[in-house]
Amino acid sequence: MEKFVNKLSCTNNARRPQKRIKLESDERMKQREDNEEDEFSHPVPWQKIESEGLDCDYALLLSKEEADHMFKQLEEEVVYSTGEEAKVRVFGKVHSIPRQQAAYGDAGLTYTYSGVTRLACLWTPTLEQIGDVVTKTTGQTFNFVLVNRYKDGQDHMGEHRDDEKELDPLCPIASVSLGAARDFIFRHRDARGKRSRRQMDPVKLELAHGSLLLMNSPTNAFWYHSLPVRKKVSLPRINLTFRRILLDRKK
Ligand SMILES: O=C(O)CCC(=O)C(=O)O
Repeated sequence: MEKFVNKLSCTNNARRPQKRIKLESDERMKQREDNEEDEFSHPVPWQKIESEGLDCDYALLLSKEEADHMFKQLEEEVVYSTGEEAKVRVFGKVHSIPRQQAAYGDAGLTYTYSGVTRLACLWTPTLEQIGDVVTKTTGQTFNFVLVNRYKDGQDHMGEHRDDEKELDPLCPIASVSLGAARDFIFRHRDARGKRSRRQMDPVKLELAHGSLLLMNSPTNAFWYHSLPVRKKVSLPRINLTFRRILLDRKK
């Protein structure tokens, strides 16, 4: 697919909160880490979701109170892309995306998907905190998070695979959902469209407030996923997909 590289900028400098890890004594830092750990309860047991070439794990990561708090914090901290930055290129055509989007992560990191390259803004405190919980829960580390905000059930995401070569195939994509519960649908690549080669049922989930879905390898090689329109949903939702980008794949 043709690459469409916007002039790279991070648009949220004005409102970006300062990272808190600064000039702290080891003891202060340890205390702060202990407190942060105390803020979270333990996730409920994992549920395995499997089909041919599909391997996912699902759990409730946060209690309702924790998830409410995180949602509120993210509403204050995250600054979403606007203008050209809020567009993608599909089959050579530029489209506005039917939701809001923002990219955060380690300093200087870029990620290219849907024909656009995004420069990560530096982690906000809450994104960093949720990322730490996901790391503690999964043992995986992440250097990038894509934030998608759906104002209501009209906002959606079309079928796609997160199969970019610069993503570490050994690291799952960790998807944290906050706010309105939404349907999430996997469809096998051979069972899409009217002229599909095979008859395979889609795999449908409901992603709950405070949930974590791990899309493990090789899911994204074989299965497309989407978040369809749901007209009855009137409340907003924020989704965070934590990813590990391979630095040695960068040109
Ligand atoms: O909002 C969601 O759950 C879908 C997110 C997604 O598919 C993505 O970030 O690639």
